[in-house]
Amino acid sequence: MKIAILSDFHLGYERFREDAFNQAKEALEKASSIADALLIPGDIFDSRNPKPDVIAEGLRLFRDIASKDFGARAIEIEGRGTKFTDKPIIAIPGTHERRSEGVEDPVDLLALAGLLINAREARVIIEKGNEKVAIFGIGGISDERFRDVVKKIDPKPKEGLFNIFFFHQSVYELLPFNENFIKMDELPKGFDLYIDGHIHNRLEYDLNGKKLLIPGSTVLTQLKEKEQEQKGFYVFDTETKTYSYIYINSRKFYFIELNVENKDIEEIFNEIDKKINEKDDKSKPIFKFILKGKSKTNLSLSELEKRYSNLENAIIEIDKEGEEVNNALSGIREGNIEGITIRDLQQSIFLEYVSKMEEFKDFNISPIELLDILENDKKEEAIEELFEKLRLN
Ligand SMILES: [Mn+2]
Repeated sequence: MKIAILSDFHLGYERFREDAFNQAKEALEKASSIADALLIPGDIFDSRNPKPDVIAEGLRLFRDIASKDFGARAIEIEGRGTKFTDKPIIAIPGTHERRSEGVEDPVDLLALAGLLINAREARVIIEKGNEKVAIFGIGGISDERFRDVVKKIDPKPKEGLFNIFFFHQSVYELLPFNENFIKMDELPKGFDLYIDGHIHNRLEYDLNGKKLLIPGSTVLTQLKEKEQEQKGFYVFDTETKTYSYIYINSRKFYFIELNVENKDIEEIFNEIDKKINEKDDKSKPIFKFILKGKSKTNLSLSELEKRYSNLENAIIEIDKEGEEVNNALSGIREGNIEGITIRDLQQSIFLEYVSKMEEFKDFNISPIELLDILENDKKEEAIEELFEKLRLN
């Protein structure tokens, strides 16, 4: 069976909204013409509360895809998922889509419309001829909690089938700066293939002879050096255990470091112009320039960016090297810092604060549980739930 693995479409991502839609569409169309089944490990949408026009984009995309003929069909689901179709289009919500327990997230909407299967905490069996594949999913949650959820759900492979585990988290070995990230050896054992979303550049990792594949996002969001590679998706063949990466026509991205030591503003303009014109690309690539060294004239980034804000053949972003505040700010603008989403950061700060609170010591509830409850968009519901919980405990 051929299984396409595509991830992190970020529909509704404001900065490159058309790219998000068009590139997801191309990936989905190509994948459905090649593969027997589709696997989407999270962040179909950029937000957990997308506006109706963004939800419409999702519905439109998946209505087209779900109307195609697939080699495989989904025959069974066990666990906490939503299945109203037998089309083998299987997704989990990512960290961008996550809402509190029991509240529908945007992936649920697509699942309720019968356009895909939400395998949030579930195992889905798909079948093609005599072959069956079991796919176990856990949706994206805070990294602090993922470890516990894995332990609690304890995903197990199903004997005799090809077993896939898919999730949406940071993994410590790939991003070794936060101990909360799950370690490779804490992932459930015994699966034939591991799939992760969340990380926006493509990655492959050997896990005791099995593969962990991360297809990367289909749209540029973070503008990091590693994101220069053309976007695409994996196709894994469960019979031959081989896989390939299929590229899509994603917007090109160039990450360029410029030495501006002792240069005046005109020289810098000339160098930037030269780099842009070297490419002379009608498809309007994105350039991110990192200026290194101390220039002769004092450079204002906003002035520089203004000069390049309306080019016809390029989208320009300029940063100075070592300007941490600046980088942090552009990180915040992109919804992440060093690959950690703002949401995860908020959570870490909240958890640290709450666990130090004197009053909290009398509560019989873990900080993460408290956070989950408070995340409910409806204030009254959250307070009611909290009282209920405290009473029961
Ligand atoms: Mn993402």
